[in-house]
Amino acid sequence: MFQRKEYNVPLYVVASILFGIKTYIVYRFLFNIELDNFLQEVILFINPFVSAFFVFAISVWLKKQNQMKFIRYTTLIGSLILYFNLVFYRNFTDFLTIPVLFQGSNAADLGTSALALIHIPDILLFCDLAVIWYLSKKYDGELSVSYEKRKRALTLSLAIAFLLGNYILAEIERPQLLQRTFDREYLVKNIGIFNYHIYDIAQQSRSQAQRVFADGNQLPEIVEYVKGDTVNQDENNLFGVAEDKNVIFISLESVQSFVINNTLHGEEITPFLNDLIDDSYYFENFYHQTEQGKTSDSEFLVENGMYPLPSGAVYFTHGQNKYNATPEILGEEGYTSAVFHANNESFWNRDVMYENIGIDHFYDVESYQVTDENKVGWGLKDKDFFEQSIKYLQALEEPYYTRFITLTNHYPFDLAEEDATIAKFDSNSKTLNQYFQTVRYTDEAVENFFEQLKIAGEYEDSIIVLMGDHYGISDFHNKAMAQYLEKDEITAYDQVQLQRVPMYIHIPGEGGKVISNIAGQIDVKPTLLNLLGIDNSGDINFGTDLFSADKKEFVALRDGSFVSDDYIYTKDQCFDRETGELISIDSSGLLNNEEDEANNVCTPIKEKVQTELSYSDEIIYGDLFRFYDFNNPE
Ligand code: GP9
Ligand code: MN
Repeated sequence: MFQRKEYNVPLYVVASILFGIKTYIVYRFLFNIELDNFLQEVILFINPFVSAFFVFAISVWLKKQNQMKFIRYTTLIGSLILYFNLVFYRNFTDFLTIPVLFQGSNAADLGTSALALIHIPDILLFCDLAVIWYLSKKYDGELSVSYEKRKRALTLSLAIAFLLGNYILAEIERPQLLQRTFDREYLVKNIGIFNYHIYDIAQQSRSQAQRVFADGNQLPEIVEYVKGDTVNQDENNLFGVAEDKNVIFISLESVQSFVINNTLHGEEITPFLNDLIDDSYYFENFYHQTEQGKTSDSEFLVENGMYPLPSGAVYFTHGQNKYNATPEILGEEGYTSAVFHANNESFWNRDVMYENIGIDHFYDVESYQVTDENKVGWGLKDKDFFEQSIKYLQALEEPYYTRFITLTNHYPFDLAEEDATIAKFDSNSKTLNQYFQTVRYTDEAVENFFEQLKIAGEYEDSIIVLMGDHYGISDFHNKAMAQYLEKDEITAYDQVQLQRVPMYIHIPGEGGKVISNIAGQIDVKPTLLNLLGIDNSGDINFGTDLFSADKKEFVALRDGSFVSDDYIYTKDQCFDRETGELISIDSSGLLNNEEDEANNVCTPIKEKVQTELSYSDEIIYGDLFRFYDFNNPE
């Protein structure tokens, strides 16, 4: 016994190794983290051990009898954090953030899709926990340590030195990693998921503080920027064409542009939406600009002409801010506003946000008859949803401003056999294979809805806008996507192009046109207000009218990628928009010298994009509209 003890490796070291191995396996094989070079491989490998050692080494400062308990519970908490991230990642290809965590109610609503994200072999991910738990109980006397003060300090210094080493490597790989706004994958890749969470908590606390300390002083600069951008209404010949008309806005869940006018097994995927192009304004280069708030982010963009936040859903984090949203503006013009969506009213904090931005009626799941026969996946099937909505629409006082949010084409894209009218795709991605069927279903549901609107007499006096809310197929399925699109691979350029979503403005009796200008969800608000003939020159938004000749030179995606007439910039790479050819790589994330800067045609636009995104964020973080009077703009 005495002999054995001398050779014992302390549990905090064992735990660091076991937990480190587990974390590495998750990073390397279960998350889909892109590794471009050897240094990234190295960082990804050492980080799990460094972080685990740092935390477990704290135990040497505890009394002997508390060390085992500390290690046990730390492993448990660490394992759960890692696992929750994994489940979340499987759905969103993203990592948890603090605001998303506080949307816990959403997780409960995930229903079937949550179950689809939990796999039985996941249980193996808790093996280290079982071993550590067992050792800590069984050998607690032998595996704990009683270091003298110097050795404790040494252990701590070692842990800090490792951490610093990791950070320096990360800094070499990604200069100014923490100062600049990178996407979450970069952070996790370089500093690990646990340090990333600490970083996220710090960020969130900062944004809370921002509101408290904000005053109106930042506003004049932003107002000036926005005004510089406003398009002269006289240049727009569609101003007022839909005056006093109703608005029926259909948010097409997860519909991406790549299915439009495309085929599968020789069949059109979306026959109705394809035909609808002929008598609508159809924007073929229209991008979604959403982030973690998904549908709610797209709603936010449409209602406010501002960007959603880089992390979390602005509907949640800043649902109580002051806004000057479309329903409020239209409310003052005598419009009644309503949203139809057969989900819980609290999902995405909609109940709070809708009330705040002046939406008069919210027909949520309570307004619908949902039975075992008419539901699938997330709830009521789209066809039943539209059918049951008509009576409420007819009862609304005119003119109305309404939004219908579809749901069937939502991950995991489940559909009953009898509702499928196109065969599945055949690839390694069940998700993509099924996607075509649910997209087709939504296409048919919208077709039926148009019929019902006509029968109900709601069609003639309305304009109908259809828009995809965000992507449905994440980059996790790129291999299958490449197979479908008959490409060798999906490049970073393709990835941006896949963020296009369909956008239609259908004005009965007005004809239509395919418009190729680059555009985004941010542009919907000024476009709609102009069509309705409402003066919005006093508004603060970052969009420009889709029909204006004088458009902004870029469409900013929320991660700082952008599309301009000539270029597409993403992940530090600048591409030719037409050809997809790579023009320049800024691999350090920074430009090295002036010459590079001159050569990099994307840089000046990238800077404008950053400025615009941060102006939008500043307004939201500081709740700056508190200090602005929209009725008497400066
Ligand atoms: C939930 C629905 C779908 O109510 O809007 O949400 P999503 O996951 O697409 O944001
Ligand atoms: Mn959605």
